[in-house]
Amino acid sequence: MVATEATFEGLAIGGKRVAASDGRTAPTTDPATGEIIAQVAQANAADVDLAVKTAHATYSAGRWHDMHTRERGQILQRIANLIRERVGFLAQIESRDGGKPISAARGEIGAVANTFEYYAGAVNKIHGQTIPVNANGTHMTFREPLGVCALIIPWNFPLVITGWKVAPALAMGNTVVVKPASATPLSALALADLAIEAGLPEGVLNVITGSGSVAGNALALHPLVRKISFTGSTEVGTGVMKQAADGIKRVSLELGGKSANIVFADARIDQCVESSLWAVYDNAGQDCCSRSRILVERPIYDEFVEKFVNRTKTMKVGLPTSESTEMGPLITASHRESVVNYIHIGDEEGAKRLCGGEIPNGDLAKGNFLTPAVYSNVTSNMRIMQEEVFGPVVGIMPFDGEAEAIRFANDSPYGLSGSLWTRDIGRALRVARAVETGMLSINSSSSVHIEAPFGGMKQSGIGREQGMVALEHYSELKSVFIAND
Ligand code: TAP
Repeated sequence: MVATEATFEGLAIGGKRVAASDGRTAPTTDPATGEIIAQVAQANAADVDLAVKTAHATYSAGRWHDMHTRERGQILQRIANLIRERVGFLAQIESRDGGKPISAARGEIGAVANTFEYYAGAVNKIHGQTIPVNANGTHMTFREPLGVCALIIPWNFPLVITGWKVAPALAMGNTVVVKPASATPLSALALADLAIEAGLPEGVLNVITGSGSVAGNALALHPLVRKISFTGSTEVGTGVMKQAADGIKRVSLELGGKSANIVFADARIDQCVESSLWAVYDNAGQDCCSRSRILVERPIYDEFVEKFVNRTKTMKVGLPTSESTEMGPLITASHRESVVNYIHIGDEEGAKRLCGGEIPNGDLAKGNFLTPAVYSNVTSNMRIMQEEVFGPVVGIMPFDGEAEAIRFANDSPYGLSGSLWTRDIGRALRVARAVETGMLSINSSSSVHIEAPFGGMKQSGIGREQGMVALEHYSELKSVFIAND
């Protein structure tokens, strides 16, 4: 089954599809073929105003946050169930719109269902405390919803990140307006339909499609928005934080990364090479958690580089529809241009390109494909080791000893994710504590679990998604004292 154009008409406001008030639409295309998949409504400031006012009226009417917690949880669970039932359909949307290998897209949709299921169970497990105070009475706290939350989504993991924001926001009783990225607007619209089918009251989950500079900007500035949760580039996130200052909106930011993968000489090298490869090439390197700086202890540096390059050369770059494809295209032609520009920068900076960085021909010529590139002879100050390339480009650098590994790892404006590989448990913990990063995996390439906090230090962001802590970011703590007499 392939998504049809009709499925994606209009903005999803108040449980209905409405055209943009000026009738504007824009195409969304398949990054693997350049074909237009659908025409998508382009919201302007008036449409954003309608969406926010609808979400606000729904919130004020209390139809969602006053609902009994069990019922609210059941609706979120039904959303999870419907996502699981429609995994094939949703994976096709995500694969076509985002260029993801179909097998990876199916995995992502499964993760979205798990997210809704987790927060379905969390609805009645967040509560306040009673606090002994030096007074004649009882002091207690309540977790209250915020109101309308603006959720701004990037294109790299569209429905996964939509789920990370929508599910905890709804679990806490908020209403939301979602702004998906222009490159990947389709799955958020599909989610809005499915939520209505699951019994979510109309007006709780609204989706506005359109450009960041118009729709995103109007949403971030809207006075009825109480909280902005933004995932995207550090550059746009900085602007969103400034916009949030007006009206003291709550703000969570999940931004860029340039994470380090530290490999000590006692690591299990074959397991580490395979895992490190996916840690950088997953989603064609368009992953904020991508471990695109590999630091390898000198005694095993040459062996690691050789094995990593050999495996990179066998990566199957291909059409997302093929079950055997390991890497699909980059999201747009202009994004590929930006990644290719970094390849030129790496070459000019004197790094040694050991493989990749080429645009394939034949079947793939119509898409935004690029073969994965590995550099040696890199230094920490090179642009390809400092800036987020957001593509399949990795630099491998030697280090001598623990202190130098930590120094190199922390030589970055970002602090989102990372890995370290060692069999020495003491060293693992020392280095894990010393690396300035929000997340770290030891002897693994993944630190993302729906039950655990996700987010960054330094310029990688503010706040945490996932886990029970995300609920705190979608609520206020109210403090109430009641006198005994
Ligand atoms: P951005 O260009 O920053 O776009 C992110 C979202 O913001 C899109 O929906 C975009 O809309 C919107 N936007 C753009 N300008 C805006 C404005 N002035 N006001 C409000 N919204 C605006 O990022 P991207 O290129 O989609 O995504 C790649 C970046 O996201 C990378 O830097 C990556 O590291 C980061 N990222 C971080 C994480 C975490 S969890 N830290 C996860 C995924 C991605 P349009 O698409 O319409 O422009």
